[in-house]
Amino acid sequence: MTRIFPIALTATPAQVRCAPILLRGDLAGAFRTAAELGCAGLEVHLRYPSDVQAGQLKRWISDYGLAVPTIGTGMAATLDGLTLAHPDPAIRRQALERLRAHVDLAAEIGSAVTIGSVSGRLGPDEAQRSERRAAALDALAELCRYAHACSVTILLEPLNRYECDYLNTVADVLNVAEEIGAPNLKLLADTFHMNIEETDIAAALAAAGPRLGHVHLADSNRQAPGRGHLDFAPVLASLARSGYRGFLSFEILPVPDPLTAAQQGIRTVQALSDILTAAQKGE
Ligand code: LER
Ligand code: MN
Repeated sequence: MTRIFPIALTATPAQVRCAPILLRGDLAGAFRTAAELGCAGLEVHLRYPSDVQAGQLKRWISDYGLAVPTIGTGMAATLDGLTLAHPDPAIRRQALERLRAHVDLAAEIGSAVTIGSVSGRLGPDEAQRSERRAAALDALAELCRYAHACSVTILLEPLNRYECDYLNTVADVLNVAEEIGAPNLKLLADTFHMNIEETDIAAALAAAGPRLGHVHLADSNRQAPGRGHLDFAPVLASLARSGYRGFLSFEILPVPDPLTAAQQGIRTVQALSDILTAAQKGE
């Protein structure tokens, strides 16, 4: 298999219904599936960091020779209403506490921590938006400082306008990274959201440059790459050109079923990687 980019599947021990997470419920089985499909990693989404024991995760990581590139934290927002932009300082504090605990787990297993849905929303009241943005960025900066002391990377993800109202594009996240100035704050680019928000996905990825820390690959319908109408050729070419060699992680719906979806995504990435490799060799 050509390996320009390592591939990861996504999994959660929770029985979630609508989330774009490929493998649900059986985390041991998810590690086995990812290894059997030749992946290099398994991105694990957790509601509470205590949903899985660090020691158990470390055993799976070692037994299956897989990395956990990042811990997904969105369930803190979608199931528990905890966000960094919440108007109630007590809820923001709870969100921060939950995320610190994710950082502790990440430090043990050599993972990063994703900030996606937990960014939250600023709301429609123009008078309050700048105050709430400042509070959210303060909380994020505090989390970055905590994570930096633990050698953990924080991955900030722009989401589409229906899920977030202040971090929608790569440029939005690069601005926040500049404002906060944390060396361990990186960008997580998700092609599903980018397809809605960016003028040019390949150009936006190029603009992220060395700030790009992780990539979620999903097609226009949030199914496996190749099952929608997104053109992944320029996306992967842009990543290859800018020297990105991090994970491509399938944060996708298990449609028509988890295994078929994973195989479809891998086939699509594989075919495009082969073309890129041939082009690099001047074939
Ligand atoms: C999180 O990575 C994400 O992309 C959100 O849309 C979760 O649904
Ligand atoms: Mn995502």
